[in-house]
This record gives sequence, C-alpha cells and structure tokens, in this order.
Amino acid sequence: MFFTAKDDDIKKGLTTDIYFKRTEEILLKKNVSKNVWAEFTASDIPYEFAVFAGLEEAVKLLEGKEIDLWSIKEGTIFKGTDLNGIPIPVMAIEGNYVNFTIYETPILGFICQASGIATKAARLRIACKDAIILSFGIRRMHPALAPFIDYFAYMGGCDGVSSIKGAEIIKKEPKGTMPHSLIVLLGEENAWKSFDEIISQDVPRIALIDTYEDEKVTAIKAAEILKNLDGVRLDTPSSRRGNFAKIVREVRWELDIRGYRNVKIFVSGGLDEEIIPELYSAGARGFGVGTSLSNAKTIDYAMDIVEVEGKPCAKKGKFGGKKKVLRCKNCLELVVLKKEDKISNCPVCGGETENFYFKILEKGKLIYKFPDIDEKRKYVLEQLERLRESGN
Ligand code: PCP
Repeated sequence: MFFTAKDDDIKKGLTTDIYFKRTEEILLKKNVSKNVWAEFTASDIPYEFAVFAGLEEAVKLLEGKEIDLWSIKEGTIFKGTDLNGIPIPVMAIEGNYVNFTIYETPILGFICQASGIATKAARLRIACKDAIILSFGIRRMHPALAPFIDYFAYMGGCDGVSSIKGAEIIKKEPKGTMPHSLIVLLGEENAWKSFDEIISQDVPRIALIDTYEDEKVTAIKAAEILKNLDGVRLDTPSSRRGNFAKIVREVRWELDIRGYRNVKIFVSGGLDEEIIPELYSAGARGFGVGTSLSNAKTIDYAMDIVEVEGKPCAKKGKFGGKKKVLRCKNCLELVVLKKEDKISNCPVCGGETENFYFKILEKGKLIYKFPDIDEKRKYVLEQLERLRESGN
C-alpha cells in the first residue's frame, strides 16, 4: 500500500531512528535501569513566538507506558526561552529510560510538525484580522497527513478546513469554493448556476472569477447572474497577478458602486502572513492558504535527558536538572525555575504566578482531561488577543 506508517507501526516504535532501538537493546542487555527526567525544549524558534501543539497526539503514543509525563497546556504561546534566557521545557518525561527510548522520534515528529502548523495558522490569524481564513494546504502534503494538518491549522486559528477527514476530526463541515476544473468543464456562467442549483444552500456561493477573463468584469457578471452571491474568489495566476492588491481594490470598488457591497472578495494562491495585510486593506475578506500553512516550518524541539537518578547530567548546550514552569496570571509570561526554587510574583509585571506544568500521565495512566478542539482553539485566540492588546 502507500509508503506510510500505520498507527500500529508507530506504536511499535517502527518509525523511530534505529540508533534508539540499538540503545534500547544495549541498555536491556546491560540491565541498565535508570530513572531519568527528559525535557523537550525549542530554544531557536523561527518567529517571535510559537504555539505548542501535538501534546494529545504524543499522549496517544505514551499512554500505557510506565512513565510520568508533564507538560505545559497545549496551545500555549511561548517564546522558546524565558526572560532569563532559559529554554522553556514544554514537556518532560520521568521514568525508566528504556520504557520510552524508542518513542523520542515519533513524539518529536508529532509536536514539531503540529507546532509548526499551529504557529503558522496563528500568524495568519493575526494577519487576517476579522476576515475568514481557510486551510487549503492538504494538496501540498502527503494525504495521510491531511487530518493532522487541518486539525492544527484550525487549532492555530483558521476558521475552516478543506479536507473531508480533517473536518470530521474537528467536527465541522469542510470548507471550499469551486475549482477551475468546474469552470473549464461547464463554462463560467453555467458552472456558477449549476453550483447554485445543485450544492446545498448552506454552502456559501463563492464564484471563481479568474479562469479566463478580467477579474473586474467577471466579478460584476457573477454578481448580476447569481442574486444570492456571497463572494467572488480570485486565484489569479502569477503570470497575470502583477499587483494583486490593486486588482482586489478595483474589484471591491466596482462591486460597491453597483450595490454589491455584500459580495465578499476571497483570494487564494501563494498567500502567507507577509502578503495578507495588504490584500486585507485592499478589501479582501476571505483567504485560502495552502502551501505556506501545510508546509510550515517545523518548531524544532529536542528531547534531552537532564537528570539521571536525581543528579543533573545535561549535555553541552542544555540546562541540567528537573525544572518547574510557572506562568504569570496577568501578563502570561512563562518562567523556568530550578525544582527547589520559588518565586511569589512575576518578574516582568509583578503579577501573581501559577504552576504551569501539568501532570498528564502517571505511570502511563492518563490523569488529565484534554480540552476539545474548540476549547484549544479558543485558548490560542485568547492569547493572540492578549498579545495584540499588549502590542506584542
Ligand atoms: C489553488 C487552490 C488552493 C490554493 C490555490 C492554494 O488553486 O485553489 O486552494 O494555493 P497555495 O498552495 O499557493 O497557497 P488552483 O491550483 O488553481 O486550484 P483549483 O483550480 O483547484 O482552485
């Protein structure tokens, strides 16, 4: 079948790096049974913040293993290091190292890619303000990952996703407009009318207007033909795009002077958080983002054993010993402390701090109730709002 791993393969550790399997073999043959504290940190993140994501996927793998798992809340926005430059350990595993040796690779895979997609979605959310943003990126990645990509695109702030399986997992209707192929097969007017005639009425009527003729002319034509038109989509090919914002502004103007102020402008093709603000100010209020979301830079976490049998032992470049993670209830600043240290107030704003390291698994038993996807997304949006309010 396809060159993909089944859930069972992942659970059996078959997607791990061989050197972990060999390490497990050596430790077992040598009867080495050491209780360790292993932390996951990402000191160099590619942006001013990252969204920690993928925890629940990692737990599906670790549940039942004789280990304890600690973690900050999934969806937490963090800066990689705290104000003292100490890398923030987003997760930590405590237990006999051989109980989880072979799972380091898949755990990292889950959180590195999930955090990359959720972070990009959050950055796009900021860029799109109150406009609609849809995840259209699954066509750029292996189909086995479509539900994963769409889950974290939604968690990071997208309003909807295009994959049928992805939508099912977030318990929403899949979102989309119409492809060029429909226009090529039926012709523009017939395609718009057939879509309106056949597709259920709760699907917004967004006419694709860049297939053959000028976008302005075709937008007006679509508005005149479909009385219940909700929007027009511009996916103008790069060879004709020129200044896309200028085209959007012109279409907006021409629709408005003819009384079609309610017809939204939807854009797609080569979008990311750098170009979106200009298109938003030109009048676009819907964005379909593909490659830059599904092919988002990963957040490169690493797992490091920092304590063996209670003794600090971190390798070069890492900070030894078990740590605590606190968060300020007021400014949301994350602070990393040595396990024996205490602080009363936030070193940034003086606000009250709270423990922000939650025990998720105890001897492999799940002792934490995960929020559902909408609660996770709401948590991300609340933090983005706090960031916006604080001008960060
Ligand atoms: C693409 C399709 C995707 C968009 C663009 C993603 O348009 O609509 O949603 O683009 P990105 O990866 O550059 O962000 P087409 O390739 O024209 O496909 P279609 O005719 O199916 O809309």
